[in-house]
Amino acid sequence: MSNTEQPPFPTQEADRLFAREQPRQDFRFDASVARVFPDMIRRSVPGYTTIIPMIEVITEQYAQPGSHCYDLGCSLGASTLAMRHGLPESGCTLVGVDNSEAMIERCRHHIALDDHPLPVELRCEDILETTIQDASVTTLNFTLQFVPPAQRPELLARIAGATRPGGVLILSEKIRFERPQEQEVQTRLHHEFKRANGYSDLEISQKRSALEQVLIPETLSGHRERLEEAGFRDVMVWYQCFNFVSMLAFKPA
Ligand code: GEK
Repeated sequence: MSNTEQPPFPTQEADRLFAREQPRQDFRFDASVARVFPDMIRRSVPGYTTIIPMIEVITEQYAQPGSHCYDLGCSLGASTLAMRHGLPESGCTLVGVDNSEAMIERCRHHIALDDHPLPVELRCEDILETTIQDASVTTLNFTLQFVPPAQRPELLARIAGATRPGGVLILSEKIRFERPQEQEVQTRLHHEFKRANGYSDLEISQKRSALEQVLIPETLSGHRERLEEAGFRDVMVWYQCFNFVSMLAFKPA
Protein backbone atom coordinates (compact mmCIF):
# COMPACT_ATOMS: atom_id res chain seq x y z
CA MET A 1 0.00 0.00 0.00
CA SER A 2 1.25 3.53 -0.73
CA ASN A 3 1.65 6.42 1.68
CA THR A 4 -1.56 6.08 3.72
CA GLU A 5 -2.51 8.71 6.28
CA GLN A 6 -1.16 11.70 4.35
CA PRO A 7 -3.57 14.13 2.68
CA PRO A 8 -3.41 13.25 -1.03
CA PHE A 9 -2.14 16.65 -2.20
CA PRO A 10 0.64 18.31 -0.24
CA THR A 11 0.11 21.98 -1.20
CA GLN A 12 -3.37 23.09 -0.19
CA GLU A 13 -5.01 26.49 -0.42
CA ALA A 14 -7.15 27.13 2.68
CA ASP A 15 -10.94 27.07 2.25
CA ARG A 16 -12.30 30.51 3.21
CA LEU A 17 -15.18 30.47 0.70
CA PHE A 18 -17.93 30.98 3.28
CA ALA A 19 -15.95 33.10 5.76
CA ARG A 20 -17.67 36.39 4.81
CA GLU A 21 -21.40 36.97 5.02
CA GLN A 22 -22.88 36.52 1.53
CA PRO A 23 -26.25 36.08 -0.23
CA ARG A 24 -27.47 32.46 -0.27
CA GLN A 25 -26.63 30.57 -3.46
CA ASP A 26 -26.76 26.89 -4.28
CA PHE A 27 -23.37 25.22 -3.90
CA ARG A 28 -21.58 24.54 -7.22
CA PHE A 29 -18.39 22.70 -8.06
CA ASP A 30 -16.86 25.70 -9.85
CA ALA A 31 -13.29 26.99 -10.15
CA SER A 32 -13.24 28.60 -6.69
CA VAL A 33 -14.33 25.31 -5.07
CA ALA A 34 -11.85 23.28 -7.16
CA ARG A 35 -9.02 25.58 -6.00
CA VAL A 36 -9.60 24.89 -2.27
CA PHE A 37 -11.17 21.43 -2.59
CA PRO A 38 -8.51 19.27 -0.87
CA ASP A 39 -8.61 21.51 2.22
CA MET A 40 -12.43 21.79 2.10
CA ILE A 41 -13.16 18.07 1.95
CA ARG A 42 -10.54 17.10 4.54
CA ARG A 43 -11.93 19.64 7.06
CA SER A 44 -15.60 18.94 6.27
CA VAL A 45 -15.94 15.17 5.86
CA PRO A 46 -15.08 13.15 8.96
CA GLY A 47 -13.11 10.08 7.94
CA TYR A 48 -12.22 11.28 4.45
CA THR A 49 -8.47 10.92 5.09
CA THR A 50 -9.03 7.32 6.26
CA ILE A 51 -11.45 6.36 3.48
CA ILE A 52 -9.12 7.42 0.64
CA PRO A 53 -6.25 5.00 1.45
CA MET A 54 -8.77 2.20 2.18
CA ILE A 55 -10.15 2.62 -1.36
CA GLU A 56 -6.71 1.47 -2.48
CA VAL A 57 -6.91 -1.61 -0.22
CA ILE A 58 -10.43 -2.48 -1.40
CA THR A 59 -9.55 -1.96 -5.07
CA GLU A 60 -6.56 -4.26 -4.70
CA GLN A 61 -8.86 -7.01 -3.32
CA TYR A 62 -11.63 -6.85 -5.91
CA ALA A 63 -10.16 -5.63 -9.22
CA GLN A 64 -10.40 -8.37 -11.83
CA PRO A 65 -7.87 -8.81 -14.66
CA GLY A 66 -8.99 -7.25 -17.92
CA SER A 67 -11.89 -5.33 -16.35
CA HIS A 68 -12.66 -1.61 -16.19
CA CYS A 69 -12.60 0.33 -12.90
CA TYR A 70 -14.50 3.59 -12.49
CA ASP A 71 -14.28 6.55 -10.15
CA LEU A 72 -17.57 8.40 -10.60
CA GLY A 73 -17.41 12.01 -9.37
CA CYS A 74 -13.63 11.93 -9.17
CA SER A 75 -13.12 15.66 -8.32
CA LEU A 76 -9.35 16.24 -8.12
CA GLY A 77 -8.57 12.53 -8.30
CA ALA A 78 -7.86 11.57 -4.66
CA SER A 79 -10.04 8.45 -4.94
CA THR A 80 -8.85 7.87 -8.53
CA LEU A 81 -5.21 7.84 -7.42
CA ALA A 82 -6.06 5.48 -4.54
CA MET A 83 -7.66 3.11 -7.06
CA ARG A 84 -4.70 3.47 -9.42
CA HIS A 85 -2.28 2.43 -6.68
CA GLY A 86 -4.44 -0.58 -5.86
CA LEU A 87 -4.53 -1.87 -9.43
CA PRO A 88 -2.07 -4.25 -11.02
CA GLU A 89 0.19 -2.47 -13.51
CA SER A 90 -1.49 -3.97 -16.51
CA GLY A 91 -4.71 -5.71 -17.37
CA CYS A 92 -7.21 -3.19 -16.01
CA THR A 93 -8.27 0.21 -17.21
CA LEU A 94 -9.13 3.09 -14.88
CA VAL A 95 -11.66 5.79 -15.75
CA GLY A 96 -12.36 8.96 -13.72
CA VAL A 97 -15.55 10.91 -14.48
CA ASP A 98 -16.66 14.35 -13.28
CA ASN A 99 -18.94 16.92 -14.87
CA SER A 100 -17.08 19.91 -13.40
CA GLU A 101 -14.55 21.20 -15.92
CA ALA A 102 -12.63 23.00 -13.18
CA MET A 103 -12.26 19.72 -11.26
CA ILE A 104 -11.25 17.65 -14.29
CA GLU A 105 -8.65 20.21 -15.36
CA ARG A 106 -6.94 20.09 -11.96
CA CYS A 107 -7.44 16.34 -11.72
CA ARG A 108 -5.49 15.90 -14.96
CA HIS A 109 -2.60 17.78 -13.38
CA HIS A 110 -2.67 15.66 -10.19
CA ILE A 111 -2.73 12.43 -12.21
CA ALA A 112 0.25 13.65 -14.26
CA LEU A 113 2.22 14.40 -11.07
CA ASP A 114 1.58 10.90 -9.69
CA ASP A 115 4.34 8.43 -10.53
CA HIS A 116 2.21 5.31 -11.16
CA PRO A 117 2.47 4.03 -14.75
CA LEU A 118 -1.18 2.89 -15.22
CA PRO A 119 -2.93 5.28 -17.64
CA VAL A 120 -6.08 7.01 -16.37
CA GLU A 121 -8.86 8.01 -18.76
CA LEU A 122 -10.51 11.21 -17.54
CA ARG A 123 -13.97 12.13 -18.83
CA CYS A 124 -15.66 15.48 -18.27
CA GLU A 125 -19.14 13.94 -18.36
CA ASP A 126 -22.31 13.49 -16.36
CA ILE A 127 -22.13 10.16 -14.52
CA LEU A 128 -25.77 9.66 -15.48
CA GLU A 129 -24.70 9.48 -19.11
CA THR A 130 -21.19 8.09 -19.07
CA THR A 131 -20.64 4.60 -20.53
CA ILE A 132 -19.99 1.93 -17.89
CA GLN A 133 -19.12 -1.59 -19.00
CA ASP A 134 -17.37 -4.76 -17.83
CA ALA A 135 -16.61 -3.20 -14.43
CA SER A 136 -15.05 -4.87 -11.40
CA VAL A 137 -14.56 -1.94 -8.98
CA THR A 138 -16.64 1.24 -9.14
CA THR A 139 -16.30 4.06 -6.63
CA LEU A 140 -18.92 6.66 -5.76
CA ASN A 141 -17.01 8.49 -3.01
CA PHE A 142 -19.47 11.16 -1.78
CA THR A 143 -20.95 11.67 -5.27
CA LEU A 144 -24.36 9.93 -5.29
CA GLN A 145 -25.57 12.42 -2.66
CA PHE A 146 -25.37 15.15 -5.35
CA VAL A 147 -27.42 13.19 -7.92
CA PRO A 148 -31.15 14.05 -7.87
CA PRO A 149 -32.84 11.27 -5.82
CA ALA A 150 -35.23 10.32 -8.67
CA GLN A 151 -32.22 9.48 -10.88
CA ARG A 152 -30.33 7.41 -8.32
CA PRO A 153 -32.12 4.05 -8.88
CA GLU A 154 -31.41 4.02 -12.60
CA LEU A 155 -27.73 4.94 -12.14
CA LEU A 156 -27.22 2.19 -9.54
CA ALA A 157 -29.04 -0.35 -11.70
CA ARG A 158 -26.83 0.61 -14.64
CA ILE A 159 -23.68 0.17 -12.52
CA ALA A 160 -24.91 -3.18 -11.16
CA GLY A 161 -25.81 -4.33 -14.67
CA ALA A 162 -22.32 -3.42 -15.94
CA THR A 163 -20.47 -5.07 -13.03
CA ARG A 164 -18.92 -8.53 -13.32
CA PRO A 165 -19.95 -11.24 -10.83
CA GLY A 166 -17.80 -10.78 -7.72
CA GLY A 167 -17.25 -7.09 -8.51
CA VAL A 168 -17.93 -4.34 -5.99
CA LEU A 169 -19.34 -0.84 -5.64
CA ILE A 170 -17.69 1.39 -3.01
CA LEU A 171 -20.37 3.87 -1.97
CA SER A 172 -19.54 6.66 0.50
CA GLU A 173 -22.31 9.05 1.54
CA LYS A 174 -23.44 11.57 4.10
CA ILE A 175 -26.53 9.95 5.64
CA ARG A 176 -29.55 11.02 7.67
CA PHE A 177 -31.09 9.06 10.53
CA GLU A 178 -34.62 7.81 11.11
CA ARG A 179 -34.59 8.65 14.82
CA PRO A 180 -34.72 12.45 15.36
CA GLN A 181 -32.53 12.17 18.46
CA GLU A 182 -29.79 10.38 16.54
CA GLN A 183 -30.08 12.88 13.69
CA GLU A 184 -29.60 15.70 16.19
CA VAL A 185 -26.62 14.12 17.97
CA GLN A 186 -24.75 13.08 14.82
CA THR A 187 -25.34 16.46 13.12
CA ARG A 188 -24.08 18.29 16.19
CA LEU A 189 -20.97 16.10 16.34
CA HIS A 190 -20.32 16.76 12.65
CA HIS A 191 -20.55 20.50 13.26
CA GLU A 192 -18.18 20.15 16.22
CA PHE A 193 -15.75 18.32 13.92
CA LYS A 194 -15.89 21.28 11.52
CA ARG A 195 -15.42 23.75 14.36
CA ALA A 196 -12.41 21.76 15.60
CA ASN A 197 -11.01 22.09 12.07
CA GLY A 198 -11.18 25.88 12.22
CA TYR A 199 -14.54 26.65 10.57
CA SER A 200 -16.55 29.46 12.21
CA ASP A 201 -20.28 29.27 13.00
CA LEU A 202 -20.91 31.62 10.05
CA GLU A 203 -18.96 29.37 7.66
CA ILE A 204 -20.79 26.27 8.91
CA SER A 205 -24.24 27.80 8.62
CA GLN A 206 -23.67 29.46 5.18
CA LYS A 207 -22.24 26.21 3.73
CA ARG A 208 -25.12 24.19 5.20
CA SER A 209 -27.64 26.51 3.61
CA ALA A 210 -25.80 26.45 0.22
CA LEU A 211 -25.89 22.63 0.26
CA GLU A 212 -29.51 22.26 1.42
CA GLN A 213 -31.06 21.78 -2.04
CA VAL A 214 -27.96 20.21 -3.60
CA LEU A 215 -26.76 17.47 -1.24
CA ILE A 216 -29.69 15.21 -0.38
CA PRO A 217 -28.76 12.58 2.23
CA GLU A 218 -30.73 9.36 2.67
CA THR A 219 -30.98 6.80 5.45
CA LEU A 220 -28.79 3.72 5.60
CA SER A 221 -31.83 1.47 5.16
CA GLY A 222 -32.88 3.50 2.10
CA HIS A 223 -29.43 2.93 0.59
CA ARG A 224 -29.45 -0.79 1.40
CA GLU A 225 -32.88 -1.34 -0.12
CA ARG A 226 -32.11 0.55 -3.31
CA LEU A 227 -28.72 -1.16 -3.77
CA GLU A 228 -30.48 -4.52 -3.52
CA GLU A 229 -33.20 -3.47 -5.93
CA ALA A 230 -30.44 -2.39 -8.33
CA GLY A 231 -28.98 -5.92 -8.29
CA PHE A 232 -26.29 -5.71 -5.60
CA ARG A 233 -26.11 -8.12 -2.63
CA ASP A 234 -24.23 -8.32 0.70
CA VAL A 235 -24.42 -4.58 1.30
CA MET A 236 -22.16 -3.78 4.24
CA VAL A 237 -20.92 -0.70 6.04
CA TRP A 238 -17.13 -0.86 6.31
CA TYR A 239 -16.68 2.65 7.77
CA GLN A 240 -18.72 5.17 9.70
CA CYS A 241 -17.84 8.43 11.43
CA PHE A 242 -20.85 10.41 12.67
CA ASN A 243 -23.21 10.95 9.70
CA PHE A 244 -20.71 9.83 7.07
CA VAL A 245 -20.53 6.20 5.98
CA SER A 246 -18.85 4.08 3.38
CA MET A 247 -20.46 0.86 2.14
CA LEU A 248 -19.53 -2.07 -0.04
CA ALA A 249 -22.15 -3.62 -2.33
CA PHE A 250 -21.30 -6.81 -4.23
CA LYS A 251 -22.50 -8.19 -7.54
CA PRO A 252 -23.43 -11.81 -6.83
CA ALA A 253 -21.03 -14.38 -8.24
C1 GEK B 1 -12.90 12.33 -3.73
N1 GEK B 1 -14.71 11.40 -5.08
O1 GEK B 1 -12.08 13.24 -3.53
N2 GEK B 1 -21.84 13.78 -12.92
C2 GEK B 1 -20.50 13.88 -12.76
N3 GEK B 1 -19.93 14.38 -11.63
C3 GEK B 1 -20.75 14.82 -10.67
C4 GEK B 1 -22.16 14.76 -10.79
C5 GEK B 1 -22.70 14.21 -11.99
N4 GEK B 1 -24.02 14.10 -12.18
N5 GEK B 1 -22.72 15.26 -9.66
C6 GEK B 1 -21.68 15.63 -8.86
N6 GEK B 1 -20.50 15.37 -9.47
C7 GEK B 1 -14.07 12.64 -4.65
C8 GEK B 1 -15.00 13.58 -3.97
S1 GEK B 1 -17.06 15.38 -4.41
C9 GEK B 1 -17.77 15.15 -2.85
C10 GEK B 1 -16.30 13.78 -4.68
C11 GEK B 1 -17.99 16.40 -2.05
C12 GEK B 1 -19.14 15.60 -8.95
C13 GEK B 1 -18.86 17.03 -8.52
O2 GEK B 1 -18.46 17.84 -9.60
C14 GEK B 1 -17.75 16.81 -7.49
O3 GEK B 1 -16.47 16.94 -8.07
C15 GEK B 1 -17.98 15.39 -6.99
O4 GEK B 1 -19.01 14.82 -7.80
C16 GEK B 1 -18.41 15.27 -5.53
O5 GEK B 1 -12.86 11.21 -3.19
O6 GEK B 1 -17.67 17.49 -2.52
O7 GEK B 1 -18.55 16.20 -0.86
